[in-house]
Amino acid sequence: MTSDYRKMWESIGLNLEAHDQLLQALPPAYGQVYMSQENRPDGMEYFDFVVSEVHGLRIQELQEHKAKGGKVVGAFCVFVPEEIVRAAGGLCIGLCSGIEIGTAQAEKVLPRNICPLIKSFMGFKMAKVCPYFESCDMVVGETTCDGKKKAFEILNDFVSVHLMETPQMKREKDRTLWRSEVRDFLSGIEELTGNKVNKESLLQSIREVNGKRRALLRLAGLRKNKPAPISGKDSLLIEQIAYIDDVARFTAQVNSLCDELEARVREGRGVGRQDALRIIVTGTPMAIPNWKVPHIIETCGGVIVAEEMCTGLRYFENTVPEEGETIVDMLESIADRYLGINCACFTPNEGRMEKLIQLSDEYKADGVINCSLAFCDPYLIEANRIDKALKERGIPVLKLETDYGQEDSGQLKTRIEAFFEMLSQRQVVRTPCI
Ligand code: BJ8
Repeated sequence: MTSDYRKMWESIGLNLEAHDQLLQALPPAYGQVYMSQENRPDGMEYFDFVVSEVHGLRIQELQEHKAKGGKVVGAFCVFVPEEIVRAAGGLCIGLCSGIEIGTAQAEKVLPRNICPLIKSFMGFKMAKVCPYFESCDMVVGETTCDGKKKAFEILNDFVSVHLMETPQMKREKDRTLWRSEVRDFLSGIEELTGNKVNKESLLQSIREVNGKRRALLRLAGLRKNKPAPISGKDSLLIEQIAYIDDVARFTAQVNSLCDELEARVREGRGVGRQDALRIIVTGTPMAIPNWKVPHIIETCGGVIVAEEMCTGLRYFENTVPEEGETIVDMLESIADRYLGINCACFTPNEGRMEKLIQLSDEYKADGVINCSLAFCDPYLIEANRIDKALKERGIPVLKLETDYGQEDSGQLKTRIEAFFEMLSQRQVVRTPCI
C-alpha cells in the first residue's frame, strides 16, 4: 500500500503506530496461507488485489462516498439488512473482528473470558486500528447473544450504535417483532442518511444484493463437483470480501471466476489431491484474517467444499423476493428472508441440523468439522445437537473449539489428522478395491 494513504488514515483518526503493526502482520500470514496454494484459478487475482489494498483503495472509496454526503454503516451480523442501507444511499460494511488486537484495551471494559470476536471488535475500536470502523457513521448491533448484546452498550460510548432486537425463536409473534425491528431500522437509516427510501430505490437495492448472493451461490454450487474446482480457503476469502467490497464490482468478479471454474469442471480439473477428503465446516463465523482452521484442514489432505457459517452459506443461501406492491410488503419480505438464517442464537434451531444433513449429501462430504470460538455458548452448546443429528445419519463429525491465537495450531492439526485418518479408513471400507 502506498504512503499516500497515510494522510487518509491520519485524517480518519487511526492510531498510525498500532495500525502499522497490524499491516505488517498481514502480508506474511497471507503469503503463507494463500500464495502457497498450487493450481489456483486465475480469477483469484482480483481477490488477492483486494486484500493487498484492503486498508487502501476500498477505504479511499468509502471516504469519497462520505465526501459526497454519503453515509457508511458498519455491521457485525448477517441479520443487518444491507438492502435497506443501500436503498437510502448508504454503504453497508461488515466489521470483521477476526484477529486478536487491542486486547489490553478491550479487557479494560470487558471480562477476560469472553468470545474473541467480541473482544476483537472492542479492541479494534479502542485501539483505533481499523479504517472501516473509523469510517462508520453508525454501527448496527443486535441482541443475538448475551455477549454481543451487552458489549454494544459499551461500544455505544465510542460510536453511535443502532441496536436491533433479533428474536430467539421463530414463532409468529417473533416474526411480528422482527418485522417491526426492520421497520424501525428503516426509520433509523433514513434519519442518518437524510434520504427517504421509496419503492424504486428499495427494489433496486434488493436486486443488487440478490445479485451478489446469487453469484456466491453459483460459486458454492460449483464446489459440489468432484474434484472441487476451487479450494475452501479461496472460497472463504471471497465470502469474507463480500462484506466489504463494492457490490456491483464484486458480483461481476465472482461471476467471471465462476465462468473459469465451470471450464475447470468440464475439464475435470480440481485443486488439491484427487483423493482429498471433502469437508464441510460449520460453526461461528471466520472473519478476515481468521484462516487458521481452514489452512490446517487443507494442508492435511482435506478440501473444504462448503461453509455452513455466516462467512459462508448463511450469508447468501436465501434471497429476497423481487416483488411487492408497497414498501411495507417489501420490508416484510426482507424481514422474512433474514429470519430464515439458522444462527445458534435461536432455540430450537432444528433448521441448522437439517441443513447440515442436506449439505452433506449434496456436497458429497466425507465429514463435518464443527468449529466454534471459545466462550461462545450458543455454538458450543449446540454442538451437542449437531453431533447427535449427524451421527444418527452416519455422518462423521469433529468438534473443535479455538480462538484467534496460533498457540493451539499443533493440537488442532493432531486432532484433524486423526479425524482424517478415521475418514480415510471409512472410505476404504466403503469403496472396496476391485
Ligand atoms: S447470525 S453467528 S453473525 S450472531 S461467536 S459474538 S454468537 S459468542 S457471531 Fe454471529 Fe449473527 Fe449468529 Fe451469524 Fe456471540 Fe458466539 Fe461470539 Fe458470535
